[in-house]
Amino acid sequence: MTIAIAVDIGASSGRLVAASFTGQQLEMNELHRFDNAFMEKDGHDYWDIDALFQEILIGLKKAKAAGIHTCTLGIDTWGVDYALLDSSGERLHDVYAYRDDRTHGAADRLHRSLVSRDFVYAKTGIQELSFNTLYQLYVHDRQQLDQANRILLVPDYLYYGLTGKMINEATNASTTQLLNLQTREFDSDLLNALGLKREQFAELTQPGSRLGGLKAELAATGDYPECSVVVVPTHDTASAVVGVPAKADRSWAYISSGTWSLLGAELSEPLNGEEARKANYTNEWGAYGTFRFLKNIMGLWMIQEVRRENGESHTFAELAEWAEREDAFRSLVPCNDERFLNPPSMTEEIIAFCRDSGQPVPDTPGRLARCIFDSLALTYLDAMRELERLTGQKYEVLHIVGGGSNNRLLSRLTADLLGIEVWTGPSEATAIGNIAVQLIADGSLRDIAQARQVIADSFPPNICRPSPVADRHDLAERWQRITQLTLKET
Ligand code: LFR
Repeated sequence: MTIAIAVDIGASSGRLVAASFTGQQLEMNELHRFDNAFMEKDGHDYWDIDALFQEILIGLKKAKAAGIHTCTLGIDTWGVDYALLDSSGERLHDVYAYRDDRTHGAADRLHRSLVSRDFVYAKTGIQELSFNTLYQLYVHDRQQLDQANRILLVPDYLYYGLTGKMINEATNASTTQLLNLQTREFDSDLLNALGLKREQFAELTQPGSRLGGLKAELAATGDYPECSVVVVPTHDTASAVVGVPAKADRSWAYISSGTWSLLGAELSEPLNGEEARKANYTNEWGAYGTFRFLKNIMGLWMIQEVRRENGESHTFAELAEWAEREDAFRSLVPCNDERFLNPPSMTEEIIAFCRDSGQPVPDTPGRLARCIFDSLALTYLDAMRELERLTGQKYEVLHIVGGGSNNRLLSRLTADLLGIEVWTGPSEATAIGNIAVQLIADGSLRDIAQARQVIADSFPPNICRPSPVADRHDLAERWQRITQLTLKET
């Protein structure tokens, strides 16, 4: 039986999961789990990329100890962040975390002086997020950029560490905002604008390709299983979308719910016109030639931060339980405002917004959690309406996958506001999507349609049916007033 191992690293945690496929069902086993967070050093935020690489090796050792001798292996992480390597393959710098504030104002400066917003969107179809690789490279140290022989995104860099081979995987490369939708390659005008050359990147590589085994020095230790390394959709959101247990006979949209909530639909052609640009919808590349037409919504980051600031003295389940007992829609915040991207204190930022906008101040952990969940659900409603308008589709089902799909209150609020069924789970959709692509690559599964069928059979979603919302009109008016106070989106 084939064993497939997914390395799946998000902004707050990482894991190695082993899956076996019986021909009907997927069985998953968590081999190793670890925390992840960016850390401040000399006024900047960085990831500890070397520690993450070591965690992968620890997980692979555990796999071997658990009796896994051969396997396929794929890696996914969050998008946009990168490492510059010199001509001997050594990293030239610590890897910046995308929430670092060095890109503040960079988009405006770049668009004013080099290339306009419309021009970039027409070419790439990628939404403007202050931390896109385009803007990060724009403010990166010039000397290091000139020295860079290769520019790899984080999962590319981890693949390089394991195999010695350098690629730029396509789904994640699309989050750089440097790929051209027409030519399906890095865009030469945008590279010129940044003073970069095509040769500084590696070959754009599609999910499903193979990279061979672990590099000799790792294989020689005998500590790890014999791995056949497969290129999966290395952008975690792209793997998560593969992992959606969607049925082909119902129109569906999704939220990949984790640190971010990525709300969107799977399209076969990009939508990069003026309307989509104004709504800040993106066309990230998906597996098998699809497009992830979606929007970034601030997501569980807000509650993760509130919990962290509270000394992690409450579990997420407790916070959700207390939130459930609070009055609905009492205090609301515009989640996507840039002020919530990386404030010195999330708790203070939420309190300040509520106070300044004349709303009751959420003064307990339960009220803060309630404010966040209510506001997220309302943001989902707006994003869904935009999605329907832009795609000209009505969606019958909204799938919520990822860690946030365990949050029953948020799923129920979302179903009630949208007035459609919300199907929740699997919570490990990202690792499952990563594994599904490995199984398709080795011929165990035929295609993505069969993969989704198997995923639905193996991890049946919970169905959340909508109930009517009280005082809807009044709520809509209050929410509109709150979102109009928004200064700037991320
Ligand atoms: C989710 C995610 C989002 C991306 C953000 C930053 O983990 O990958 O898709 O916009 O993180 O990379």
